[in-house]
Amino acid sequence: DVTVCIRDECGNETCCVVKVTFKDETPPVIDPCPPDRTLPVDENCEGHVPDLCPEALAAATDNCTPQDELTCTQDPLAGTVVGPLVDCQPITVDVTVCVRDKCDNETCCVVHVTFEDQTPPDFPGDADKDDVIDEVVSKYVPPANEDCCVAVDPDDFKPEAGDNCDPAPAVEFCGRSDGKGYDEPVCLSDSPVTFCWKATDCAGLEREVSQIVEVMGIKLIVDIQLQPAVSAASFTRCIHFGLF
Ligand SMILES: [Ca+2]
Ligand SMILES: [Ca+2]
Ligand SMILES: [Ca+2]
Repeated sequence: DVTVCIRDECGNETCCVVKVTFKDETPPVIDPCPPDRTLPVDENCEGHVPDLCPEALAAATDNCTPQDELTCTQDPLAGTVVGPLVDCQPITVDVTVCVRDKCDNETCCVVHVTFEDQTPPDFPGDADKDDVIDEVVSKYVPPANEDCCVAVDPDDFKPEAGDNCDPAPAVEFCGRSDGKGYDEPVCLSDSPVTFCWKATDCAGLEREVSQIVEVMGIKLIVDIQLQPAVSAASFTRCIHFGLF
């Protein structure tokens, strides 16, 4: 309280009391505002809004309230699910972060958070993730031709790909270890032949796997029983085989 008095030349005085209130009307400063950022979506192609308050509070100061007593809110809240993305198109969310002092003065700033697909496709047939399809494609040669080569239709064993955002990533042939074309015969002399397959998701992310294709010669299993049993020590027998 401030007492103000006015006195005339004869010493007569009148006073009054002025109530002066000091109040903090200065909001906190956030410098710098947490930077804009790009974050990956998860295995369901959804983004999760990050908690930006720790960063905002670390960068905030106030004329009256100590830094550790400032409070922070953000909208949308941390953990809010964004998406899923449509056709791998990124989504940008404007997150408003506000820091408040103890006198309810508030400063806000906006952080642009972009969610995008950063996960390449995978191949379920490669369960151990060594980029080789686990199951070997084995082809016999029926009948054995001159070169022991067997016709293949790679469409029969083209592996399927999966992805977090693209329900059907494109799978394309990307070469053979024997240098031959997509559906040329596979020969015993080159076996096993490695086929390369490349999957591409709607974000343009790629993954390659190898697939092993084997040509196996015809197995001939012969079971011989000599009647009556003879001892190998005392006789020599010659047995001729013929294919008809
Ligand atoms: Ca203040
Ligand atoms: Ca993806
Ligand atoms: Ca594998």
